[in-house]
Amino acid sequence: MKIGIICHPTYGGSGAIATELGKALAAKGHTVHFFSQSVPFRLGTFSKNIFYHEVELKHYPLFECSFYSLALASKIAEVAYYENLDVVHAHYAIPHALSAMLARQMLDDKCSHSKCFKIATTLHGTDITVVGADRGMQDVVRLAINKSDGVTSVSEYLKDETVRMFSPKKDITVISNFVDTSFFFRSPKQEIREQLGIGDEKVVIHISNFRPVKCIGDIIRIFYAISRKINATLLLVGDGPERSEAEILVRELGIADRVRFLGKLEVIVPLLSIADLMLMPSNAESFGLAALEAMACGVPVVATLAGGFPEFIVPGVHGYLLAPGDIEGMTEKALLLLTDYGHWLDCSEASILQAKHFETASLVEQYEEYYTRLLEEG
Ligand code: GMT
Repeated sequence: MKIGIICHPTYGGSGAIATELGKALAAKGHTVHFFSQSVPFRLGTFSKNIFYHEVELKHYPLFECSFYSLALASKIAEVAYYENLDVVHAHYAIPHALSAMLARQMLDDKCSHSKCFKIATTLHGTDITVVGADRGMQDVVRLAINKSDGVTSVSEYLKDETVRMFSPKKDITVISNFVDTSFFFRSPKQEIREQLGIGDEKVVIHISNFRPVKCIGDIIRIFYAISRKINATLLLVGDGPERSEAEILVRELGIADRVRFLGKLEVIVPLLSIADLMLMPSNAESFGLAALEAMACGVPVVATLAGGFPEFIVPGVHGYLLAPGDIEGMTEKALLLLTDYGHWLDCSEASILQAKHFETASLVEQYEEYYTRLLEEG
């Protein structure tokens, strides 16, 4: 198939999944064309069957802002026409699905209907739970959902939320997030500990884009409570709007020497490999890809009983799930895992096995079948 993939290039789960999907499809012989504002953060080097089309923003003196959605639509139309794309897969409802829709309308006069591409849209989370929850944006999100030929969501939770909020006209198919366990596996290296100045203390990790939904303040308070009981280091990977507040809190609590802000790192397996615990106290999370990737590397997770976490984290088996905001509860479970090595080992091994149920190969197959179904629908 010839597949177009539209994604956000920024540090975040939807861009990661879109890019990993595109790379896996290309490895299976499909031709994949990525559309984004800049090179998606996990794309890395280019390979056979992968093409990247940068959407360039044009600045005209009359307009105060640039029209990304229109520039994207024009780019999709151009590539779809010359490359005969079969499917355009929008990751994140708006503006991506709408730009794909517009591109198809642009092509209406140019090519026969049978030559026009199908639009598959994958809902990732904040497109529904944050943007979609904004009443001023609801109609445009509904349009993006209803005008796509097919819609998938990354968890049952997100499907239910979408149905509750938008009563979509078509069925939503759940195709969950995935992880490549031949790449994400535990391989601890002493030199990584040394480079980070970590001795034999426990390592707690969090990876995200530091948005309010991630509750970075809760992570720091949980870690503060942990560090009063045991010797530990907190690795914070990523960056975003909550970073400054987080740094201030760390200094106020007097734990700056135990917390490392590592910024937006692309190579995370070496860090996950030395981690003993992943903290994800988000107050909403449609899936939580970073938690699944941690589990693949044998890192148990303490997260919230919210969103998609219960779909892959079984409390007491792969970590623990507590109510959002329950700092005391999360601290207690974190300490349990960090101090009881036998229990930690059981959870670590079970997490590795659990991640294998979300193996890239089988989920990518589900996407291929999904595209085929859309194309067969005519
Ligand atoms: O919030 C993020 O971390 C980024 C966001 C995105 O837009 O990329 O992630 C969403 O999509 C991921 C991939 O499907 C999911 O694993 C995340 O749970 C989801 N984030 C939220 O729902 C807050």
